[in-house]
Amino acid sequence: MTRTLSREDVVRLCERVEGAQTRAYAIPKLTNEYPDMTFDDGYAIQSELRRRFLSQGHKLVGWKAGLTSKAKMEQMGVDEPSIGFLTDKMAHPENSVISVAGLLHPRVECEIAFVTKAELSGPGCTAADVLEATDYVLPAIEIIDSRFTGFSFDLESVIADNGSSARFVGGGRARFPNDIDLRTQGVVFEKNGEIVQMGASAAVLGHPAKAVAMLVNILHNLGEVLPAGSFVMSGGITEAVAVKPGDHVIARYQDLGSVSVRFS
Ligand code: OOG
Ligand code: MG
Repeated sequence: MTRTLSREDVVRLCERVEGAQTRAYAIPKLTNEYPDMTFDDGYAIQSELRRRFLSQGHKLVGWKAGLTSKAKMEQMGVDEPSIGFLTDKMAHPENSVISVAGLLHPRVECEIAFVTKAELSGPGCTAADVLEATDYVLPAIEIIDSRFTGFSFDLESVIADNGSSARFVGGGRARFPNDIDLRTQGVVFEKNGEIVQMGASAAVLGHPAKAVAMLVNILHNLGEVLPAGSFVMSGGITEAVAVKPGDHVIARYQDLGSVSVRFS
């Protein structure tokens, strides 16, 4: 573990990120001021943010893996995945209308989500462990929103910003993981009736369960386990797509039905 920030710096930067998240204004990436910041520093800020939200009454419902596909890594200019936490306040029903008013520059991703039925813990968690502990999988749309100016960041900063987490929508048709080929799950992503992205789930680290295993191993480094009943998103399969008020998006999956959302 490599930490460079003092406790005071962590709290100060957490407050900066929290302000930007809750009041929707852009801030420069944190490494401009703290160029020596490490991933561990980023997770210390993220953990402080989680602690604050939970103390304000938000409920932790799960976690997300991010930057797990090449398309996402290339789009954002980073070369490693990361994780973030998900709360009840970020969850929206399928087919709902999501206001972009509280968001800076929202982008939408199509992902495969896992719901667990047994606790998972690291180190050494594998994709097989994840599949064993999975109750069911379902398709999800994640609405990310970096709080950094111009949606431009590095991994240290985006980890502190909770992996750009903003909103998410689960839906479609839930399936048992053994009933479908989770590796070759095709997805077609449409915005306003036009196909804007398409891909297959193998884009996510070769198999989306690997992204969940990676997430569990990072959680171990944070001193956490993944409890049974967690909702976990495995990461965008394709590039993220920018949305504005009036847009309608739908992600159609080969064996998992479709999930849609509208923006106002
Ligand atoms: C970081 C979050 C990435 C994903 O699914 O890859 C993410 C970002 O691109 O802002 O959620
Ligand atoms: Mg995502």
